[in-house]
Amino acid sequence: MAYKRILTIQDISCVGQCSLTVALPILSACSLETAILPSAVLSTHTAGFHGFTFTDLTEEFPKIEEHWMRENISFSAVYTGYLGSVNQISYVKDIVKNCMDKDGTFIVDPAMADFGKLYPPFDKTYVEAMKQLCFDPMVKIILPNITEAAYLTDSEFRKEYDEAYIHMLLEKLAASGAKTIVLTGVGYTKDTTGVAVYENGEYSYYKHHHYDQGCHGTGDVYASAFTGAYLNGKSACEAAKIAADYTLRCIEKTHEDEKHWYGVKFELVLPELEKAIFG
Ligand code: PXL
Repeated sequence: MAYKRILTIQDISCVGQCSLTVALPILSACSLETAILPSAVLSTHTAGFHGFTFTDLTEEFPKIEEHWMRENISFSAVYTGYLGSVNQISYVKDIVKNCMDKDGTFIVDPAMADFGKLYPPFDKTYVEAMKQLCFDPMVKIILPNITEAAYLTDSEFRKEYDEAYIHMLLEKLAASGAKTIVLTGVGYTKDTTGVAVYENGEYSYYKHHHYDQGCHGTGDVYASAFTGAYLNGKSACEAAKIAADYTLRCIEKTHEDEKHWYGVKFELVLPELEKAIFG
């Protein structure tokens, strides 16, 4: 496999095992040179800590892009997660246009919502901007959870659903312009969850065990592991399965410690992810 340089754009939550503090080590473990563009700096993530600080770095984006262009810096792939502002979304498109190789892979995790609700700082305007990003022709893969898919398609969010609901979400996303869709957190029975992959009109589903007690940050672990596996030549379906198995192992490790509520102990099972990708 050729050595690849990926750019990942998401926030730095200094404490909390999410976004860049998860993506960087996971992508490095997947043998990818990883460049970062922090969208914002927060003292912690926003889900459960109180009084966190938030410094938006949107104004840095055009300056950083200009410097990279002057230095002829380019990337084989770009993977975005939690972004800091609406304006940042249009800068992201510019950066991909100017700094990603023409045959590069652009992966978007529209990290903005879960459990039927938007994360605290986001609103309808942000959702509209995220639609513009997800449905941009430059994007190869999107990785929404069900809440995000509902927001992206103006559909009702359902806690209880059947296959017809999931197919409706996937088809609406595809009709809006999404190419490959990896829909996470799809479970049809109480004890199972899984991931639905929709590509070229074909639907596949990987089912695995569901733990009642979820962990914060699993979406970022999943998207990073998926990206690492995919950029190492796995198909979307294979990468979806590898990332699901790895995320499940991270959750199991985290559950061993009842006090660890704010993130997942993804570090402890990184060798298992490497083995799944490289053998
Ligand atoms: O894991 C998604 C995420 C990333 N970054 C920040 C967050 C969250 C989810 O709450 O608050 C700052």
